[in-house]
Amino acid sequence: VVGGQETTPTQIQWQVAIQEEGKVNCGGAYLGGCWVLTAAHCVRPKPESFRVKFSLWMKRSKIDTTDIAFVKKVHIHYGYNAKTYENDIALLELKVLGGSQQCLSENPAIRAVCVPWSIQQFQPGHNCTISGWGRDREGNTQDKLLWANVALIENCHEHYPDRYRPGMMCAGDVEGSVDSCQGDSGGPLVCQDPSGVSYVWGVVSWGERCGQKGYPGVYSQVAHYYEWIRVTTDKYITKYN
Ligand code: 4AZ
Repeated sequence: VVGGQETTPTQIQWQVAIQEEGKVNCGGAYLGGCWVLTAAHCVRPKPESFRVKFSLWMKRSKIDTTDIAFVKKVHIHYGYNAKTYENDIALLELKVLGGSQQCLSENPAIRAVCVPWSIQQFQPGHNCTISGWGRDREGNTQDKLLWANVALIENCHEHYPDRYRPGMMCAGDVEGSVDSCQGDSGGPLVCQDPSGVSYVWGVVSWGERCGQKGYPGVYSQVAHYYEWIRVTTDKYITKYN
């Protein structure tokens, strides 16, 4: 995160870290049950390559209170295009823990985030929160989870006339001083409605470098994929929204 601040240990309770070969390269968002939302470009169809770390705060902390989940199946959106980053969205279906019907042990530090069902739920100008262990302005990845507020931006296609596609959404600040960056990919952009309910409105996807004026961060617009999420999770999410 460029222009971010350090989080407190349980601030972003739906934030997960996607680990591949022992390294955290991406973030994700916990949707509840056995479901994690991330970017398609963060994963491959090989579930055994990935671990999902819950309630991780400091990557290198000696006291490890994180919960690790295994992946049963990687569901990459059928329209994902690795060249254009169209439909850069994926669901990780976690393995059920032995002897239970759950994929996670009880942990008060973990909370699910809601899935938005309509692209009308939040309007341009709304301030939302991004979080991740990705690069800062100096290009350093972070040990502690960072967060920042960014505004939803109208007319994403005006910033990226050649690369904008339906299902993409822009967020950032006018100065370009706050942005997601490499390593934050797959992580959530979360907006709160007036009653305090948190929705994962975006998934960190791409952008022209980070924190450049006129080049906001580009996110997969989760509401655009509501039907796919609902069907893929076998309607799981509707029970919670
Ligand atoms: C990346 O390389 C990346 N400023 C992610 C987000 C942004 C740029 C690049 C948005 O994964």
